[in-house]
Amino acid sequence: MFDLFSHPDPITPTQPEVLDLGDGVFHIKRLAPVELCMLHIHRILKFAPLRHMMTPMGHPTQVKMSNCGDYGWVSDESGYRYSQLDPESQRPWPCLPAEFLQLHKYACQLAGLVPFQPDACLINCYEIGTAMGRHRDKDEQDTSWPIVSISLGLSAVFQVFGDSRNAKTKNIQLDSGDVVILSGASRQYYHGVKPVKLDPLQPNLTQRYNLTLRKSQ
Ligand code: MD6
Ligand code: FE
Repeated sequence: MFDLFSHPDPITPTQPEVLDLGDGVFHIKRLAPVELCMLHIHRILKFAPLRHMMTPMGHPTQVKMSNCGDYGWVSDESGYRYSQLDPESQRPWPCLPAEFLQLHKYACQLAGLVPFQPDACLINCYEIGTAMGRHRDKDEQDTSWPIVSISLGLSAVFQVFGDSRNAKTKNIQLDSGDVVILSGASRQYYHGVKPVKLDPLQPNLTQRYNLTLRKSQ
């Protein structure tokens, strides 16, 4: 197979930069090949279209979602869980593309984490003005496995709240192609995304996509 990382990448011209932000938070700038990731996303979304999911509180999610991989994160009136079937179609989710797995492996290596195989990839789509409320990811069977997140399209501010009232909030500007990892202590931290804004320099860009690769089982 063509190895994305053994050649100078024709799509992402600059080198990735690894920032260790403490507590197991890593921000890797410019890691993902954006165009290639977007091609995969558009193909996946033809089979498993984006949808607002209903929360147990009875409100639809602001962000539109879908999944790929053996398991997908779903929400409905009865709660949050991972499911092997897309509830809209009753079909399995599309496969996790090999390039996403390769990107996950490379990100873990750069952060000095033990590589492991994710089995779920949640796809979030933000229109301008939408945000992701403060939450913790705790629906995985073992919540100690890191979560690797890939940002594509419009930029956003990702906020990681500490584990105590006086802990300092980390505000991380995520640009297209950036990767964030929550591992170690921060894996259990509350986090969220501020409302996504239009970029006046790219007025035709109207969405932000975020992929979170997880080991759910
Ligand atoms: C987002 N990300 O960036 C939402 N969760 O759109 C998350 O909720 C997230 O980036 C766990 C670990 C990393 C994340
Ligand atoms: Fe999250």
